[in-house]
Amino acid sequence: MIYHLLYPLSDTISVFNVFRYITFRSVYAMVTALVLAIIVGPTCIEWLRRLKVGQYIKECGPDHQQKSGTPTMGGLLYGMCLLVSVFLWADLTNPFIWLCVFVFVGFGLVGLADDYLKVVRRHNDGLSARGKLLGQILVALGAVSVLVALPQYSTKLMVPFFKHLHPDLSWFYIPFAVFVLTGSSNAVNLTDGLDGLAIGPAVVCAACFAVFVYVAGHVNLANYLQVAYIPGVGEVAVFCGAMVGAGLGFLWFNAYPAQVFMGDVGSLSIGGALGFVAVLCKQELILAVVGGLFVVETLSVILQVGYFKVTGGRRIFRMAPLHHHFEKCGLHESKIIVRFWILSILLAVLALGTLKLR
Ligand code: 57M
Repeated sequence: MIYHLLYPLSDTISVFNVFRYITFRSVYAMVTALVLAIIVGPTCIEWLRRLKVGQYIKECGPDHQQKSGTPTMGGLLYGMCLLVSVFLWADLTNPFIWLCVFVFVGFGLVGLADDYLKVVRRHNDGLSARGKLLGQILVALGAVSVLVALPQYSTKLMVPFFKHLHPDLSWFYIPFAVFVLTGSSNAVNLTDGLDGLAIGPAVVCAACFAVFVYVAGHVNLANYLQVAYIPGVGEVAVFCGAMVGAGLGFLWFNAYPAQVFMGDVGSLSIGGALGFVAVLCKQELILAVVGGLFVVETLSVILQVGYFKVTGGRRIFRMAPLHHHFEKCGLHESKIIVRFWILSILLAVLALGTLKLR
């Protein structure tokens, strides 16, 4: 709203001209979400505690019993700070912003239903895996179908390093993009198993994609770096800035030892939004690099479950996802978390480097 209220006054108050700049509004979207989360966080956590939405800890896992009762569904705090900041700083006439909000809220509602059944109704397993996946696919299908209908969007698949290799997937782009969104959402969900383990890399990914969408929406930069130019997509950098701020604000309370967990309402919405932003700037394959930790965590589960079934009970890892394997190897939780963050930053730097390698 700030953009719509103050920028029109720039003719009379010239300093308000600054509100036209995406970079300025992205930075202040981050600051707004971060400060809001730090201010509102304690009240939100206390509210969740009063609602008795404490985490149930499965006995079969690593020794997390001391975490039992930690309030979960902290993704509500993240989402509130993100959405308030986006509504304050983004250009609300931009269709890409509304599609990002739709994906974030849609995936968040699927996660909220799962959390509600698991934590509030004490229905241990929450939504069935099939029900959760169906909800994610429906939300993704709705967003991607609208996206490909937009005249300024292309269904070409951009391949990093190969500037002339961009096959047009046409209608096949829809199932491909749905796969990206649901895969990203579930990968973040699986990774969210230690304090700050998912939100740290999610902040790094959001910051990295703020650069990618800004470049994709800037005709001169897009042409110079030979990436797809999508008019208007640069505004999504404001959404990414809010994701960074809300993520850092949530990490303020989710850092080890966590005062709150994000719940599926957080992990599914954050993962879905990251996948959608990657689709918007046509960096779907780069998402696998920037979000490499999420990919590795998911692959560890696929390999573990597959090997377990094929060998009749043998395991590759002591426990999957991978972070539990390191726990079983005796690494302290905080060491695993910080090393994941370091690797996440390295992957983001490598991904940004592909912008110059064409
Ligand atoms: C998401 N949820 C955490 C918290 C968070 C197929 C199988 C791989 C599924 C997987 C699974 O259950 N995944 C669900 C992971 C859970 O965190 C809650 O879930 C939300 C995210 N969706 O926000 O509300 C636990 O993680 C810990 N935690 C923290 N700090 C945080 O900031 O310490 C979470 C956030 C929390 C808390 O203890 O209770 C989770 O781990 O379940 N299953 C698993 O990941 C299990 N692995 C497993 O069974 N491996 C098997 C096979 C199936 C691959 C094997 O290796 O043989 C592990 N998870 C648990 N116990 N809880 C191990 C067993």
